[in-house]
Amino acid sequence: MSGIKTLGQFIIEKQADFSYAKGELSRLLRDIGIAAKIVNREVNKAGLVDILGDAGTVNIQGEGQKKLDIFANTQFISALTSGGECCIVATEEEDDFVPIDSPVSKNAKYIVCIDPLDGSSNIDVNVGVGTIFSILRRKSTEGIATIEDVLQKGTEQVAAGYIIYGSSTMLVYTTGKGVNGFTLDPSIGEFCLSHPDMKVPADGCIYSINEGNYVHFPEGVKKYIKYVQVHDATTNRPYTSRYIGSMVGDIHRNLIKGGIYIYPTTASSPNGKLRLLYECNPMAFILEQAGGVASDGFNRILDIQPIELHQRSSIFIGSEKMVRMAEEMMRKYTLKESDKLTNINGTELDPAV
Ligand code: AHM
Ligand code: MG
Repeated sequence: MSGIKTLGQFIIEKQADFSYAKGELSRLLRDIGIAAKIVNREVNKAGLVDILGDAGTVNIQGEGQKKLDIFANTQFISALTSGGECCIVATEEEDDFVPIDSPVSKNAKYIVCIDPLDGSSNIDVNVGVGTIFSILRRKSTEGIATIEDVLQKGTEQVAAGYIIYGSSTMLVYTTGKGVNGFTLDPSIGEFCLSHPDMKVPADGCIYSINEGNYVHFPEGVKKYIKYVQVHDATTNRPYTSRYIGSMVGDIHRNLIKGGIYIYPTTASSPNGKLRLLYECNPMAFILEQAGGVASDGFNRILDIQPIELHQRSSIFIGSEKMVRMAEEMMRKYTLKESDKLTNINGTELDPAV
């Protein structure tokens, strides 16, 4: 075992870095790691058992739920309930936040926002999926925790991470002191440190966006796509297009190789598709900690004040130079919502007229 550092050993070693509640946050991360292993086991045998396919239900956002979505949701809630460190779980799969009411969680100080199985439309075709989590510290000091405790800016996160169930399974997380990645060794059933101190290259040549929505993109995104497709040897253009349709997979690849992932506003998703609390914020925290940038096209993702649980946001995330260039295009060619001119009926006016 010499040279191998397990997730458990690493968390204990790094405990001194946590600003408060050292043992509690360690236990919370450990609980998430355990649930991830159980979900991994089911994801890996998805083709073998009757667990593939739709569960026949829809979540609050009107999206069909897959059986594995529900399985993963149940596993994470159950691990966080029995762990005793979490007072609220806010999950993509539940309409409302889930208060944890168990004898062991009476004084729990943490809130976990989670997308238990992101990219789950990919499961049936054996393409990588992931889990994304964000950990917040409860603000209120007495009574039961409320929605106000959940609606905190991304800058308030004390930890965030993702698990990618891919060709191998990895857990990547940050507590605000850099980013570390652990690969699951199935032979010993442990996540082992494989990617210490991960850094995203400052520039890259991979862009990831669902170009099928091109006609509905804001003008700034259309201009950026044209920019990346132009031949220019000095900037390594044209860039390479890679889009899995699994945010965790696309961002994980870009984190390692350098790149940009964009999910902008579209006609069908006028506020963006991805959810702020459990998709954009944790990924933004991780990428910033790895030296990258995460923006909604104009502003830093982590500075957005959430006003509702399942709030959506557009996202431009990845290598610093690439995101800054995309932001420049957005500023130049797309008006911010607040700057749009409207007539008395709320109809948008052309500022040039
Ligand atoms: P989900 O949480 O319902 O799985 O949706 C999130 C996923 C992201 O992982 C992915 O990047 C995106 O939706 C893909 O959306 P689209 O199919 O519109 O390109
Ligand atoms: Mg999701």
